[in-house]
Amino acid sequence: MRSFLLFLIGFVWTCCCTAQSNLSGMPEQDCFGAIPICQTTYSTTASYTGSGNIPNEINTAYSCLSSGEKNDVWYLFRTHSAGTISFTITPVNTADDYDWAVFNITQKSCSNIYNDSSMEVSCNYDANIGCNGVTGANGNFGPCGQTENVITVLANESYLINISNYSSSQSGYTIDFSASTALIFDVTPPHVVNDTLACTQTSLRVKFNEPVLCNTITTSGNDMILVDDSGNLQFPVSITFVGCDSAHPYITEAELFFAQPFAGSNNYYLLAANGSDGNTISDLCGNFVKVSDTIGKFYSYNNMTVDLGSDLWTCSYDTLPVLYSASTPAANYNWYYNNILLNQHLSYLQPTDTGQYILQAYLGAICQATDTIVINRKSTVTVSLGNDINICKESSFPEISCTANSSHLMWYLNNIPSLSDTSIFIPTDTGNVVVQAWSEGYCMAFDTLHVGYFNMPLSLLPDSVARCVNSRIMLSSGINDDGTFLWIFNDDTLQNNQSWLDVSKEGFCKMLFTTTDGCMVSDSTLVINSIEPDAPQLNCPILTAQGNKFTWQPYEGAVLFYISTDGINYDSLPHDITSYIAASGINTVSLYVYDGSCNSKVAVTENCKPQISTLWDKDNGFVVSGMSNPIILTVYDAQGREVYTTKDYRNNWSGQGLENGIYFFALKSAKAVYFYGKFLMVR
Ligand SMILES: [Ca+2]
Ligand SMILES: [Ca+2]
Ligand SMILES: [Ca+2]
Ligand SMILES: [Ca+2]
Repeated sequence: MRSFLLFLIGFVWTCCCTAQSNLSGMPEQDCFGAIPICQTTYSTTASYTGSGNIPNEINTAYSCLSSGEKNDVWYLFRTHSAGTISFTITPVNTADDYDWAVFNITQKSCSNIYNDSSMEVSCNYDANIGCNGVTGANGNFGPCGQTENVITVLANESYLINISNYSSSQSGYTIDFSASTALIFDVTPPHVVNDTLACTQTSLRVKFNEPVLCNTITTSGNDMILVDDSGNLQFPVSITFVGCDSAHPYITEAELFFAQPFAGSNNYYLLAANGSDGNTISDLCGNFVKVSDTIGKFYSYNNMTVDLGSDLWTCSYDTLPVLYSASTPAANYNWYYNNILLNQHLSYLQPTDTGQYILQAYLGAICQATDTIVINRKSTVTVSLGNDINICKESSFPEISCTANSSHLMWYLNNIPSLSDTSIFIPTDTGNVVVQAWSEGYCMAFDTLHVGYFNMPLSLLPDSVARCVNSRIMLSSGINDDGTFLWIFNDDTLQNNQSWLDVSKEGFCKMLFTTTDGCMVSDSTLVINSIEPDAPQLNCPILTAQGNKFTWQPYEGAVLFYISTDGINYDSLPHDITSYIAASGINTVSLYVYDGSCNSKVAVTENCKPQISTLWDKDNGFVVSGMSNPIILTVYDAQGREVYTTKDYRNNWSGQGLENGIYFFALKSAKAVYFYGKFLMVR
């Protein structure tokens, strides 16, 4: 014990052995840093000035120390047994005037002193009037006036003594507790009050039965080990405590932090260990706990809870919410769906259907919690609109009626709310009609119906049609659908049931088509006669060896020519042909031209008086026209010699074997027409 005391005093107050040191701003000048007294007689030669770091810990409003803290120092002692405390302070210098106060700090803290007057259990502020300065709570009431009654105490109480040197010139003193009947120090090491542990916790709050010296506790807390029922060890990873600093040398509470929660065992035992400082923990009087001795015992209880909330009601079209416990514990998880374990072990679950879900959270052997939630399905209401509707464009919109077992209805037309709480709705437009049906506590239902127009064929009749005179045209509606056609031309109704109508005159044509759905398409067109193209210019024929040759002027825009020798039967000729040879004796042809759209008027060769003429043509030879066959031709050269003669000339002589030059001719037709002349033969 002696060595402990030396150690203790050496730590707390390194200047204890230096005589008459004058100390100020020292830890022991504040309640937190009170010097523990672990012996019956305590001596010091130190002198204190001021009141430490916390200057006004004593409230002059109630304490007998009217000066409050004044050149003071604090001492702490614990009662080990019940009885009386009697102490006597004897100054080294008999002239010094010491005053003092005693505070019961059991279950209290330093900060309570100022306001809790009940803590001051004894106090003396008398002057030193010549009795060698002796003062104390010892019941020795004599003439010196610096004494108070002894103090009655219980076991395991803590007391503070504040000693103040009013004289300011102290030389130290001795405090003697030997007259006490209660022991003021003990020989037992500290322990921790047994407590419970929540299984989810990873920190352990310890309350020591007596102050523990800070300088025996390592910062990791490895002076202590936790052991479970199976002997598994857990070292704390850190420790926190209030008050261990230069001003606060001891603690009574601390919190140890561990890496794992206390979920594996019912009981945990806190054992002492040699920490990294080489020792266990000690009380103020140097009583160290033996290595491996139990400091305290903790009973782990199951505090784990999970809460999935209230049962859910859902509609089939709802997305089910993720299930989880609002305050999710750090645990392992099992999920059950309708009592079947799912292969889902996260803290949350996306439910897929209605039914019962159970979340089980567990940790170690102790911690577990479950909660159940049931996802129910609300009843549905039913609503039906029937089939889609098509109408003819000229028809009015029909009534749409709805069959539902709900108490409320809302109609929408093309997403616009239109009517509520009526079973019949008349749309004002085509589109989607939606009815929404609901009752309180039930799921909503919808039905949709589309209102549209029947598909209608399109008439291809143009506004007007040009018609060539004397031609027949076909007016085609372009409608191939099944249905009934009615054609009306110039107010004559023609129920011809065809998609087209032949028209051979000008007029106004109206077409009415009724589809098999009963819808009607009407269209009309105006048939207008085109201007008839002029006839081609037809020349009078000329006689050739092959017959009468008819020629005409080229016709702009001609596509085909049609020619006839009897006015009934026509032959077609290409557009670039401008002549036609008819058999002998045919003196008249009819000719018209087709210009791509219409046939022209008909030109007829008429009144062609035969004008006798001749000419020499280097390609055709000697050509005679205007004379009727047979023609007698005789040709003479410039010397009057006959060079050619024939009794039936057909424009087929080219002067074979003769030189170019002037020649004379004589013509005589069957009708006794004579004609003479000359020509220049040039080739
Ligand atoms: Ca102080
Ligand atoms: Ca005094
Ligand atoms: Ca002790
Ligand atoms: Ca230690």
